[in-house]
Amino acid sequence: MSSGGHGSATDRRLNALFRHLSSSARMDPQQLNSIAASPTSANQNDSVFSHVVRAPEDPILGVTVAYNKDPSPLKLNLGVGAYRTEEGKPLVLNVVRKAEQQLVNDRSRVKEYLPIVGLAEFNKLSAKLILGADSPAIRENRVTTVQCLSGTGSLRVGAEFLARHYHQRTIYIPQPTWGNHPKVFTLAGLSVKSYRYYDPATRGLNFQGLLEDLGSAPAGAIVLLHACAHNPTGVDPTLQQWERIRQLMRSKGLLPFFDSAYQGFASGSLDSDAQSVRMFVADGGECFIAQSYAKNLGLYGERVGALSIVCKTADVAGRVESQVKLVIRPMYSNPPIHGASIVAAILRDRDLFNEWTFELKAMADRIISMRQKLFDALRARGTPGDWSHIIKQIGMFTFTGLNPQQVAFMTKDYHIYMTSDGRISMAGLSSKTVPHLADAIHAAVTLVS
Ligand code: PLA
Repeated sequence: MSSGGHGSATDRRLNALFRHLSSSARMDPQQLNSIAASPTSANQNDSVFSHVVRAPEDPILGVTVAYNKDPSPLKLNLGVGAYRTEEGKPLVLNVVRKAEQQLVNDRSRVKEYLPIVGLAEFNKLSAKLILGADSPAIRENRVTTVQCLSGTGSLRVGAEFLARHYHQRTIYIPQPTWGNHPKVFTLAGLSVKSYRYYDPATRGLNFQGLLEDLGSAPAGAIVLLHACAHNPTGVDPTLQQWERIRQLMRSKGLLPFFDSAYQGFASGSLDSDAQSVRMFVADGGECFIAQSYAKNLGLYGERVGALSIVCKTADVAGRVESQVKLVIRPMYSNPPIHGASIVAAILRDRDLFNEWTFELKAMADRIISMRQKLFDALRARGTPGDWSHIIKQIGMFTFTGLNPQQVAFMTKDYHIYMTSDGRISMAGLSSKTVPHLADAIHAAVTLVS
């Protein structure tokens, strides 16, 4: 705005508008419009935001933005981890449809605010799902569970609590990991370091490097662990390796923070995929768990998840929960009701729960069959390289080993969209699209180095 005192035309117009807004004086609408629309000093260059630079798209969600702009009928989105049917369509589980119908039919349901910690029944059932129905920690009342905005929200709330109340502000995350992890933890106020996890040479776990790095972490440091189906590598520790990790972490007092975004998606079994977490809870120690229902119930956009904090005693758990509420209240006040009600309806009902496990297993099996099909297709083409990691890796993604140039080539020439680290979402593939992907990979590895 002009600094030329009260004299300029702009100032007079703004003053008139201000007087109008701050008094009860009536101004006819035409007069008001002419004041608001008349040229002022606010041309584009003078925006108070003119210094704002355009941010790059998100490395994962930006792939979908680029995909949506591509008019080619051949285009294939293997970027974001979102399940698709054999027809390439998003899937709403039958059991979710049934639960939603129940909710709609129940006229006693209202849209009141939930408590800050969310739906109590959802929280109880979520803890049972990840820790096991017979978990002593639940029986002893030393787990606090709060409903959060899917996996991301659960990670963020847990991290903000730790930044405020835990003596060690450093969190170790695997190298590589889900691209959003470092941002979530840094913005929450933690300092992020990484530990070795993946060995590109073997395309497997760098177990020695992992033990060394966690072994030299400062006592009490927080360690992020993917409960199963590690993203992006698809490489999980064996149960024996988990046990070694547990012993090392407990001996050094490192605090486990589990990210469980794929329970049931790795093996097709909810219980098997929770074994790593249960191992750490069985020893009586403390830990954090962020759960997401995005993938295993296909509730992506409903944003349903939970943060559980396993404590040593019920008294501590109660006090911790009271402080978690102080994190949530000024952030989003309280969570949404619909998705959590769907989950509670399914988890509480034996028939719906059983139906869910079948549908979940079918999704996991379809992904596993895509691994075999892609592997066979590359073998049939004589594509150079050892592609056995495609069938060895676990969960939603294959970490192909393709480099960013090869990925760019596949996008440009074959309209195949994936993250530049060479990760492909196997859940986005179908029998129909495997040959196109195999052709693209074959061309990329033979033509682009
Ligand atoms: N943790 C891990 C390891 C994830 O892979 C994801 C999602 C989340 C948490 C968060 O999921 P939620 O908040 O939706 O529950 N990763 C996806 C999507 C599937 C994404 O990046 O947002 C991915 O494509 O990597």
